[in-house]
Amino acid sequence: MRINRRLDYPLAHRSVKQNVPIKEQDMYLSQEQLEEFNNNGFLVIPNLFSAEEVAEIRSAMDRVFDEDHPGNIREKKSGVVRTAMGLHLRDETFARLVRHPRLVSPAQQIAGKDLYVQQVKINVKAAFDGELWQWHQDFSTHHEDDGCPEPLALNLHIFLDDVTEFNGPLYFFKGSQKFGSVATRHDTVSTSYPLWVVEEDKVREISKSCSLVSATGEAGTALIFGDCLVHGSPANISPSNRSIFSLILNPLSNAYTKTNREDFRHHRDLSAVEPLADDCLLAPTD
Ligand SMILES: O=C(O)CCC(=O)C(=O)O
Repeated sequence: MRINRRLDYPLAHRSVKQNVPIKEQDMYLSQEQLEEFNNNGFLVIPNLFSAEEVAEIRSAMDRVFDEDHPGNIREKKSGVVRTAMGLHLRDETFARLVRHPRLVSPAQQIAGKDLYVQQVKINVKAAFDGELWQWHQDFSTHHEDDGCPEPLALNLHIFLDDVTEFNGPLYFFKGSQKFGSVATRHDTVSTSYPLWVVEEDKVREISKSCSLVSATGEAGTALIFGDCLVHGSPANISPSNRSIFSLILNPLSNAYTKTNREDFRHHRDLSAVEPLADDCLLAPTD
């Protein structure tokens, strides 16, 4: 296990970039939503994707889960798929989804125009067998493993199942991004996914000023959260699956400087992502 040093980013929580030329028609988030994101460190957008769009994504999910691929990472105990990664390079539906304007345009509003696709995955958390995600900040991995200088990446989720309080939702410490980057420990044993985790003493301290919330909602709900938000999720002992699509977009100016991890964990392609048309999932023209 490795221990990282505490990085000193007292004001490292995401703030909305000023002076980014964004066209009127690309303004997906209202000022209120942007303020909510800045204050809480996350934003929930109910019903961002329709039932038909979710069904299309779920069919693609079934195709990639069936593959024998190194990007399909299995649960330690049961061997069922926990996370399937590198999805936009494995299936055309995901190649379009990572350029979907309902994901890319809000991300550009928050983090600036020139973003690259850093990571594309589905965390499935299968009924009965889905194991926990320990308390962490995404930035620890992005910095320690990939050498991203600053906590500027955004994690954009789409619920592919109804996510309830019972089937392993994400838990957020609301506003915890204001602590900046905190000391973490590299945990390679608790689950099949090595993770830089926040120690219990720090979690206890954060809990004194930040309340816990669970991110729940119907399939099609979207979530956006920043790199320093402290989050985790419990095991799914319920009889219902919980699948969530996750796209991480990062500014080109904050790109990786290390290539220790496989490409499917942090993609090397530094092309700026360009949004497609809004109906790109159901009526693709390319
Ligand atoms: O899928 C989960 O429950 C946790 C995922 C997560 O922590 C992440 O995407 O950073």
